Formats: sequence, C-alpha cells, structure tokens
Amino acid sequence: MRKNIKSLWIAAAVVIATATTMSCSHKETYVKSVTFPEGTTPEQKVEMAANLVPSQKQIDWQNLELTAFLHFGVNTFTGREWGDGKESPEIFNPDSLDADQWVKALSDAGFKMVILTAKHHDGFCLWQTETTAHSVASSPWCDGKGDVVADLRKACDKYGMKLGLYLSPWDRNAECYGDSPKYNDMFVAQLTELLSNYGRVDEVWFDGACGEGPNGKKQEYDWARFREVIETLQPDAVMAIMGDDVRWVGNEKGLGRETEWSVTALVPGILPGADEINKSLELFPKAPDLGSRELIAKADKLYWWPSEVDVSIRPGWFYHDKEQPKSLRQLAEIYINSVGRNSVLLLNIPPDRRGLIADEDVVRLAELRRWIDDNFTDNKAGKPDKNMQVAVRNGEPVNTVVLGEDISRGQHVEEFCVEALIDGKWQPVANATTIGHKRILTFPAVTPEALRLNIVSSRGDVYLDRFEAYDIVMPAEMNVDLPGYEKAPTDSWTVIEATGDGESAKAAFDGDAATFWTSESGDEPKVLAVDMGREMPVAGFVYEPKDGDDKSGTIYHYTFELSNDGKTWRQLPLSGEFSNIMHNPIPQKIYFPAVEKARFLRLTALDEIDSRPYVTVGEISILIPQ
Ligand code: FUL
Repeated sequence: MRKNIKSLWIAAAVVIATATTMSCSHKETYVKSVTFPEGTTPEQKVEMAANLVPSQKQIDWQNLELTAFLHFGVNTFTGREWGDGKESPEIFNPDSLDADQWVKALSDAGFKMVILTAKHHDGFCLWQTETTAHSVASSPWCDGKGDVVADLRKACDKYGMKLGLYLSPWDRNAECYGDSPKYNDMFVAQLTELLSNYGRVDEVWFDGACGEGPNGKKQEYDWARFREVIETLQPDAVMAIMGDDVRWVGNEKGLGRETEWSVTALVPGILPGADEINKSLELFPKAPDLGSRELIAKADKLYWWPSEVDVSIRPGWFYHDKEQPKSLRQLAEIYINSVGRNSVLLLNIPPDRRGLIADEDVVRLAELRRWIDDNFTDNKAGKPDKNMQVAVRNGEPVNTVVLGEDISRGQHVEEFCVEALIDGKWQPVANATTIGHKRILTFPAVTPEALRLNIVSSRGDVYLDRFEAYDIVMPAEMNVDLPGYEKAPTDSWTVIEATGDGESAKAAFDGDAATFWTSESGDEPKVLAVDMGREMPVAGFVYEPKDGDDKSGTIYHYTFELSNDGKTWRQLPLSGEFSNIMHNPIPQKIYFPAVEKARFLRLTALDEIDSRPYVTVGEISILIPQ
C-alpha cells in the first residue's frame, strides 16, 4: 500500500466527478492487489477498486502495446504444434538462422519487445543448457555450438528491442517430469540459466497448457519458488500468464473483451488457493465478466492483472509450409480489438525452417505498421477541455476515437458515450463500457464541430489522458486460403459407419459447421466413416469443431484412415493430435506427406478435449489439389 499522490492536473488530463462518484474521502491507493477487510460494504469495495493501481513495471509493460512472439523449435521441423518430446535433436538444423533479420523486421514494424519460446512443451532447449542434452547442443546446427537465445540477445541489443522468454513448464521430454521436487529443481535451473546469462529480460512467459492427462503423472509446480527466482534475478521482468503481472485474455483469436477490466477478482493461477476461490466466484480465465460491480461485491480480494492478447499471424503458432499469414484486414481488426481494448497485443510471427521470418510475413508486418501510421497519426481533435470536449478540425470527417485513462491512477470508467456536435446539436455516435489504457472505437463517419465524452458511470474520478479523433480506412478483405488446394465437394458422400446416431452424421459434411454430428454414446472407439462416392486424390483433411461458444465434444486425439474398397484401411502417418485445439478451436487443416488416392475415409476419435464421453464434428472435409 502507498499513499495516494494528490490528483495532479496534467496538460491533457481531465477530471470530472460523475453521477455515480462516491466521495473518495480516504484516498489510499493499493498497488497490484487489495484485500477487503471483513465487513467491507459493496460500495466501499468499489471505492477501493477505484484506488487499485498497477505496479511501475505493469505500467511500463502496458505502454509497449505491441510485443512480438517467436515460436521456434523442433516443431518448426516436424510440422507439429505440440511436440511429444521424442523428437531427435538431429532435426533441428536451420541453414540460415538470422536473429538480426527477425528483430529488424519486428523493430521496423514498431514492436518494442520480442518473446522467444526458449523451450516449448517438447522440452527442446534453444540455448546451451547444463540441464538436459535435449537442446541445440545435440543438434547439427552450428555443430552443436549455436545458441538461439544468445543470437536473439545480440540482435535485441542492436535494435533496442526488449527481450522476453517463454519457458514451458510442461515438458514432454524431461524424464523427471511428474517427480515434482526433481522437476522443479530442473526447471529452476533452466530459469536461472536464462535469467542469468542473457542480460536484461523484461517478460517471463509461463504457459498454462499442461498435458497431465488421466493416465499421466501429476506435476505440482512450485510457482512461489519460480517467482522468487524471477524477482531475484530479473526484478524488472513481468511474469505472464502463470504469473501475477500479466493475464491471458482468454482466447487465441486476437480479441480483447468489450468490457476489459485490469482490476479483476480472478485470482492469478500461481497464487495459493487460486483454484478454490475462482471456483467459488465461478471465475476462470475465459469468463466474460472479470471485474463488474456484482463480482466485486462477492470478492474478498482484487488484483491489477491486465490482459495480454496472444494470437498468431498464421493459423498455427509454429511455421508450417502450407499455411499463409493473416490478411492486413485481419491484423488491423486484431489491433483495434486488442490494443484498442485495454490490452497488449502479443503477435506471433514464427521463423521458418531456414531460421528466417518468411518474406510474406515481413511484408505483412510492414503493411501493418504503415496502416497504423497512416491511420493513427493525423489527430483531428484539439486538446480536451475540462468538460471532456474536443474541437474537431473544421469540416473534417471522423469515424474513430482513441481514448485513454491515466492508469497510474487506476481504471475508473464503467460506461460512456461519445457525442458529436453536428449542426448545433449533440448526437451520440458511440457507446461503450471500459476504457483503461487505450480504447479505440469506430463509428460511421460524421463531420462534427466538436466531440465530447459523456461518462455514464464510473468508479470515482476519471483521469483521461487521451482523446483523439481520426478518419481511418480499414484495409479491404482478401482471400487468405492456401493456393493450390481446395475442399472437395461432398454431394456424393454417404455415411457408412457412425457411432451413435448415423442419420445425424450427415451434418458433419453439409457445409455448415453450425449443424454437427455427435457420437452421443460413450461407446469406444468413436468412428465416423464416409464413402466419398468415387476415388479422389486426397492431399489432406480438415476437421472443424462445431460453431458457437460451446465447443463440447471437440476431438483432441484421433486416427485418420483411407481405403479404396471400404474394407482394407490404411492409417495415415500423422501426429494424431489436434494440438492446442482446446485453446484455439479453429479448423484443423492436416496435410498428408503425399497425395493419396482413396474413396473412403475414416476418422476415429480417441479422446475429447475435456474427457467427455462423446465427440462432435462440425465439419469434416477433404483437401484436393486444384
Ligand atoms: C498455448 C500453447 O499450448 C501453444 O502451443 C502456444 O505456445 C500458445 C502461445 O500457448 O497454450
């Protein structure tokens, strides 16, 4: 706890008291968390929530706005999203790895920090480690003498880029994984190496994915100890996701919430008792409401735990040959829906097998930078006055406002309306709830004399430090499907086997993922077999989870077989895992090593993402060469 600095009036800061403002008699501020003493009333809790502020390193982190993610490792060479830890280090052999090329492209695009997967779930370490032989030291790359983290450090120094490191707690290679104290020692040793030998580290990213299944071993992580290592070795680094400085937004689609509170009742997963408290509040990282007044009334403690939106420029986190980067339109929408919704955007740009960021990704990043510069430089609004009103340049149209609260004083706005003065009358042009560090709101273009912000409700005083107006142009949409392959028509398809209700299985290839097949029963295995009506050149298949928020029944592990006569089946040599589908339930495009001629296909589901006794298929389709 620290004493509040009395409200300072800064040039652009506007302070207003609103209808809902309580008189903040004792303005004590709370840094990072606040615990409610017993008997605190709901009103007092809201007042205390208004006085919760971020730590300095959280403020610095939020100001970065754009951070880049680099997923690189053995998966780059196997084409998988989650390695199983059995990969031979021999396969790691980028022939032109150039960290300078990565950081230059990222720096040119305006990124301020880059986070590298020093170790992903497969356990392969990209640095020279004493903790395991499963690392670059055992690879042919640079005769085993290379060190990707060191290369990246050097490039970051050259371009003034901050460095962050992703170290996966889940390790599918470490023999001691599951032997909790032993693995925790190994993990601490890895963390210590990374945080001691590579200069300043600004973000440590611990992923929440964890593979312990019903048959697996249960590893109990020593989060308190991991945190201590960070605090000792890199006190300025934020601890993200499995950490209490930075929160996972809850999806991998590039979407912040419409109402994105940095002040939340959700307890960071690394803190003792987090699971029980979150359960009692019916809270989880994907929950739509993390900070409303109703929730605060039920909570005993609140955290300043701001959101980070992680999303990949490509469908997968790792580079896969047959995938393409997102369109500029998609990236522009992601920018507005992340940075513009009180979040930091963590955009993944995976280096390819050469060890370079692919040309088309470099181009797309440059396009994004240009789009941001072209659209968010020419502010048409003047300085806000004390009524939160800005004059707009004479006769100029605007369709976007960019607002910001001075978060060093907390997050206060609960609901607001932007009004435009047109022909002498104030008219509403946009309504929204939270602002936080930055809120970008678009609306049909108007040509007003002035704009004003009408705060409908807030938690105490509002400290606005940004009110800008622009006339932005969204990039045109374009087709990002991979050229050369297309989905085969399904008119002649018939179901030859389906666990449960065979009739409903047709819904799995009716071209509409909103209708789906459910295997229904708990029978094993769960099979869907189809006669495609004629022999086809099959290059791969697409499994699409059913549409909508309810993803129950989504398949996790599977086998996929083809047949020419419907009797003799051959299983395709695939990983058999829709890796990460529980977090990112996008259509899974699986390409075979070679095009196969076949008339029949059989998908066998081995388990469901949450071990439910049934599976669902929104759509199954076949990819054929065009
Ligand atoms: C997830 C991981 O399982 C993915 O592979 C990826 O690293 C993503 C950023 O986090 O939970």
